[in-house]
Amino acid sequence: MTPALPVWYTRPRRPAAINRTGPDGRVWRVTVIVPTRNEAVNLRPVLEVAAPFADELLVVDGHSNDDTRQIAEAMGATVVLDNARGKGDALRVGMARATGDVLVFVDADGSHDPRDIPALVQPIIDGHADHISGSRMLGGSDELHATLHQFVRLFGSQIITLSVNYTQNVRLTDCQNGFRAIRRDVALALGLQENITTIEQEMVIKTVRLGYRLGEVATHEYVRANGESNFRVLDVWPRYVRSWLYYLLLWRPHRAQIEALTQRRKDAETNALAVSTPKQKG
Ligand SMILES: Nc1nc2c(ncn2[C@@H]2O[C@H](COP(=O)(O)OP(=O)(O)O)[C@@H](O)[C@H]2O)c(=O)[nH]1
Ligand SMILES: [Mg+2]
Repeated sequence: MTPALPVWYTRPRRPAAINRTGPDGRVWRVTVIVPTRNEAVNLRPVLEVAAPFADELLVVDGHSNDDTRQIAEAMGATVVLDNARGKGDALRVGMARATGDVLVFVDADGSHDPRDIPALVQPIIDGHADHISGSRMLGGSDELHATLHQFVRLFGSQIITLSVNYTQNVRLTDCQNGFRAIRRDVALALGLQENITTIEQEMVIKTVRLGYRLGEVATHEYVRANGESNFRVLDVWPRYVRSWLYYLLLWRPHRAQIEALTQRRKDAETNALAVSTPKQKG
């Protein structure tokens, strides 16, 4: 038997720019959505580096009381306010407002390098996935290993990822990263409900359970440039446990979601047949 080659040997290099034309000739528009809450000191470089990748740059602000909104507007972003319920609510406001075909979520604190945006978006435009999550387990994190608080966060996150993998028969490495790209129609079809950062695991679990194609690419998570995270494990862990068990075990898709899933399965079968059945002559 021929020995297998290492995966990196044949893998193409990460794209540095987005090729917006899909295989069917369709040109995709990209909306970059940046949730912010008091990020005036951090926001400028994030928007500066993200802007060239964005056909639409949307900052969803959580009623900051610093200059976040003024800075975002001065840098050419469209600024909208969330409903003051948390980051999950902010992402939903962004999804509803966005006009792009593919949405990318990037944190405003400098934890995500916007130069990773093409690697997140390209597999979707190329038709290989509906949703691509950045993975800190594949790309490394400077925010998950140093303190007890970070250890608890990482440990909880790993348990949740394992449970998703073994119940849904997938092999994910990170269910909670805030850095991800998703087709807008898919994001809206998920019917997202979570108001805080639990929306990340809700997005991942619903994507998998509804049969959309979820992929991961390695993205590095940097330490927030300035200021403190809004995340407190002690305050939010019951909501994480509740939403994890609910979406994984109890949540049932509504009828339109099941119909869409059945249709996608039929289409996939038809496409597979079209590929495997040679066309007849004459
Ligand atoms: N619009 C909005 N953004 C938020 C809210 N809470 C956090 N963010 C933003 O979400 C991103 C991640 O928040 P952060 O505090 O760094 O949490 P962590 O990365 O999970 O530790 C940052 O860009 C924050 O400014 C909120 O309630 N509303
Ligand atoms: Mg952060």
